[in-house]
Amino acid sequence: MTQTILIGAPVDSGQRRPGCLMGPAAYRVAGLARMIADLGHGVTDWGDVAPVTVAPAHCPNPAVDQLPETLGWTEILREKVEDALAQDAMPITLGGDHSLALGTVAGAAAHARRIGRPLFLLWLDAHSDFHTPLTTTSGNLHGTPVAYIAGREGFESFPPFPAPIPAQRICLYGIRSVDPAEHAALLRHDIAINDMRVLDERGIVAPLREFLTAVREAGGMLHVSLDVDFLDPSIAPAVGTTVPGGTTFREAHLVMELLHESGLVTSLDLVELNPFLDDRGRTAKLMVDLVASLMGKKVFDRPTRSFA
Ligand code: B3U
Ligand code: MN
Ligand code: MN
Repeated sequence: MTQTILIGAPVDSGQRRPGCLMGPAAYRVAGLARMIADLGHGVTDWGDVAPVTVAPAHCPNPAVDQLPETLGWTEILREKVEDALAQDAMPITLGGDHSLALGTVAGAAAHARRIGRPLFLLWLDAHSDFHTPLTTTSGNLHGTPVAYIAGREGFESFPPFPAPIPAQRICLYGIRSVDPAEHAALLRHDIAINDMRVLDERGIVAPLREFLTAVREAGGMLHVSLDVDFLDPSIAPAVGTTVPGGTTFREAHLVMELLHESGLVTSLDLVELNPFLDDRGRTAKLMVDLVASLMGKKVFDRPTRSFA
């Protein structure tokens, strides 16, 4: 039994297509809290948080969009996630676009540093989100969190990341859209890049098990950041940046089941759901079903099959 805390994060400042701010409401309508409770876990909903107001900020790249808003979200979400972890609960942040991970992972990193455990990051996404505010050409800050978390330069307008996660503890999973500047930077970092080429050849189980084994052996905490576009757009249309060739329904559930069996997940983001683009709530419902698998819902409850 896990104590979970839901943190509503109606963040819309990391990209320019309005709608992600309705994400937390859609998860609630789709029954996220009830599902978690029905699986026997504790669940407390902290409601939606609001961004703090920050001093005017400057970035030398004129393309960068809504920097002060994103800085305000970063600050409050870092605080909320750190508070939830300090209560021995698992924060589940309901987004909101992916820029919210600038704050949520900072909160997890601050907590991990305080208790002296290494933090690992699993990034389930079509994109690598490895731009810095200086390299992004779209100016959309939802394309930057992994670079911030990994301690790249170029985030001078942001608070220093509490304890940057070493590249060897970061796993990108499901990616199939990488911009040239991100590509060049990723070549200089030792981040595990499980793009669709790798997953097609090796299957989705082996690379994930390898990563989970590394987390377990290090006694690590594990933050999982799930972008709706990790899924194929045919099953998850409610996202602004669809990229064909994503994970299938069955692959995505298997990933979640393996994460559950590992017992390692300590915090979770659900990001990029844009309910305005949904088809009768099917993407929101699918995301809730995936969280159910992550929280222990099984088709058939065998006597424990141990994670190896
Ligand atoms: N890499 C592109 C596209 C993108 C990143 N993340 C999303 N889209 N969702 C960019 O704008 O940085
Ligand atoms: Mn993303
Ligand atoms: Mn994405």
